[in-house]
Amino acid sequence: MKNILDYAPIKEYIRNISNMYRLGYDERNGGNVSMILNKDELKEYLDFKVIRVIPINFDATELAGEVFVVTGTGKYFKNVEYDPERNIGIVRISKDGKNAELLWGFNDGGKFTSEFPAHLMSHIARRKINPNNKVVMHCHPANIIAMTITHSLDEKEFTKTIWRTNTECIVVFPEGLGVLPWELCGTPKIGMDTAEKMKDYRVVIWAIHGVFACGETLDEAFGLIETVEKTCEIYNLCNGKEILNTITDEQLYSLAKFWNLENLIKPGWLDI
Ligand code: 2HA
Ligand code: ZN
Repeated sequence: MKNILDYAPIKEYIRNISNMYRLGYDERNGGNVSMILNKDELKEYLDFKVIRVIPINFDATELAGEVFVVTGTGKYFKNVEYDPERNIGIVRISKDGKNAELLWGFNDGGKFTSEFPAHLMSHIARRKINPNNKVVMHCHPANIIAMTITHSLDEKEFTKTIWRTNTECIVVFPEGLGVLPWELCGTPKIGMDTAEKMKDYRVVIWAIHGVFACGETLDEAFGLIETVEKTCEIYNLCNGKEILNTITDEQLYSLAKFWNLENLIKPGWLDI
């Protein structure tokens, strides 16, 4: 049996988590990342013996048999690269969808993030839109949080401010950004509300908390987050100052059209 820590997707997952920590997106135990793994490839690295069964308090039947790598509850992103077997785990969703079967990791008796049900709900919603979706990522980037304090949380208004603040945004997320008002985290409700938004958007902002994003790959989910975060930083640098220049709706449309993305723009979002 090969060492699971030599498996390329796990190496990339850990590298990604360290990068998020160093960017300041995940203070203390903030943030969580889940990724569906390829079971056939995993056979070379795992014997699939169930170490423990952990209830997930949510019906994940639609994901039964799927194997996830996921960050641990209360665990610090900072520590993942130094002790992965303690801070992350690999779990399989049981046949009845009620439990996570621990196959590797959480070796101090720990369990998955409190947001795992929210992740699973988002995976379920997103796979209906894109069967290749593999990753759900949550973190707390400072500029995104700051912008949710000073800007309207109306989805169209929030998205258009972002699109107008940085040229590449409409190309990176032509579908726009989902925005949720402040809600209690770790609850089924925020999970369901996020999953509902994931039917329309790959990025869902949680006001005064952070962001959820999904993607086929870690790069896609992370790339969405870093693009939004950088643009919020630009917005925050300019907020309160006199705005002399912006990108017009005609210019936004020309960008979308240039990249053949104009059909992904929601009707009525651009005044052209
Ligand atoms: O622990 O980020 O939303 C982590 C969180 C909860
Ligand atoms: Zn959080």
